[in-house]
Amino acid sequence: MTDPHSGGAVVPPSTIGMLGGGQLGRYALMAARRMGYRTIVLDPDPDAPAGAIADVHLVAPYDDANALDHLASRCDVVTVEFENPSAVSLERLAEHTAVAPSANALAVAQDRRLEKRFLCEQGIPVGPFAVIGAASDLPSADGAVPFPAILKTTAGGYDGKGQLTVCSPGELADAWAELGQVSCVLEQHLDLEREVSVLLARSGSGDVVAYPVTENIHVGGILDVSVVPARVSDRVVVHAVAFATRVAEALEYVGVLAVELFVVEGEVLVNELAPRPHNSGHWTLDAAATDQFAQQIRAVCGLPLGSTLMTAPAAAMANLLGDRWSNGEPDWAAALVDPDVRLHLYGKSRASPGRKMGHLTATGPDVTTALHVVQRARTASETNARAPGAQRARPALRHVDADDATDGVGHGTRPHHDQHLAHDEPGEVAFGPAPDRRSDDASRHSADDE
Ligand code: AIR
Repeated sequence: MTDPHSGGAVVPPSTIGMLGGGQLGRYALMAARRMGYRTIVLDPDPDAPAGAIADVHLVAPYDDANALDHLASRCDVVTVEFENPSAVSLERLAEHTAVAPSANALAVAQDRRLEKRFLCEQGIPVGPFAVIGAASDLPSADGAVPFPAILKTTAGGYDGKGQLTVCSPGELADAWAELGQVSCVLEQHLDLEREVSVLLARSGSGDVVAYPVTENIHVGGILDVSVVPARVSDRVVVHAVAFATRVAEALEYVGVLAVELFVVEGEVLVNELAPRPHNSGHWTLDAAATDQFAQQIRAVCGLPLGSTLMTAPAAAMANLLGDRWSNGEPDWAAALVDPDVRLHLYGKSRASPGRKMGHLTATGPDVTTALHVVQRARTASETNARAPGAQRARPALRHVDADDATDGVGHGTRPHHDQHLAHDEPGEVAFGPAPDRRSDDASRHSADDE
């Protein structure tokens, strides 16, 4: 095995493993395949978007020991596309293969308490907060953090889930009870001038490249649109990139890292970390010399990092959430009338409210134009939506039946794919009983979903 993090690069046609098979994994594996790598994805959902791209899809929970060992034995490097897999799973993989980002980086990013502690230790500014681990912490928390405040579970929340706004000590106690009295962080509700993110990549040899800072606009706690370059001062850009770089260096991070930041009264505060490509970096697919997914592959494989320069003066990205499917399939032809607009759909078989189904991007001479064009395209897709049921999100083309399931390593449903990773057609290998779709969704939904 070549260890890309101690000098030698993992070069095509080596095999790259991916924990998680959502849209982020799908794009990363597309980038890997374009470069000539073989790919294996581990995701419990037989319909996972990346399953249609990978050479092999291991259908098993992220902590399934047999599946992890199988992945480790077949892959030259393994990476992740969301922060949910446990650090224990990554450590198990790391005993036998290269893993990036590290279990430690993941552990910090998946726990708000550890994340805040880490940021404070690094001297990186964060908003006022308090940790609530027990009922006895409530009085000191409401003394330390002015109301209104937001109570967030330390693990597992995303897109506004696991979060409640509180305006008084009484509401705080009620909210904590409502969240199940689990470990939480109380954050002051700040008056934000802007929300921005820094997307960077760091290689094992310590090189860091950052993309232009992106500005993000959320609706209902979910990213709605991103524009780049962010409409902020040079000073904000310098601080934001410096903080993100410090985070990457302190974590000895390898891969693409997204750092979400708040701009408050001209000052930059770090909000949270995402140890992976990020929703706010989707514009790079259409407007950067190296997109964030190709960059992730280069970084985790120990290849030289690619250029982060923009290929257009400005770009905008608008998310397409499942709500837009409530009247049937949106009208994509209408969305694409402007030749500067591009459509990305993730191949999810089920649309539900708030679920990220795809996005549109537009490039333009400036941010205002690009934003206007992408929003107009999204609106056009919705006003011309087809009649309900006319053409819904495509059902999955392949599935794993309970009968197909086996109990061991590599004895799955389509052993020909499992045995021969060079196949062009994606394969699917089940580990253990066919997964319960509801619990898969629940586990996937504990990602910080951007
Ligand atoms: N994701 C993970 N963290 C944040 C985001 N956006 C992506 C990953 C993950 C997918 O969202 O690609 O696998 C989960 O999407 P869903 O719709 O199944 O919840």
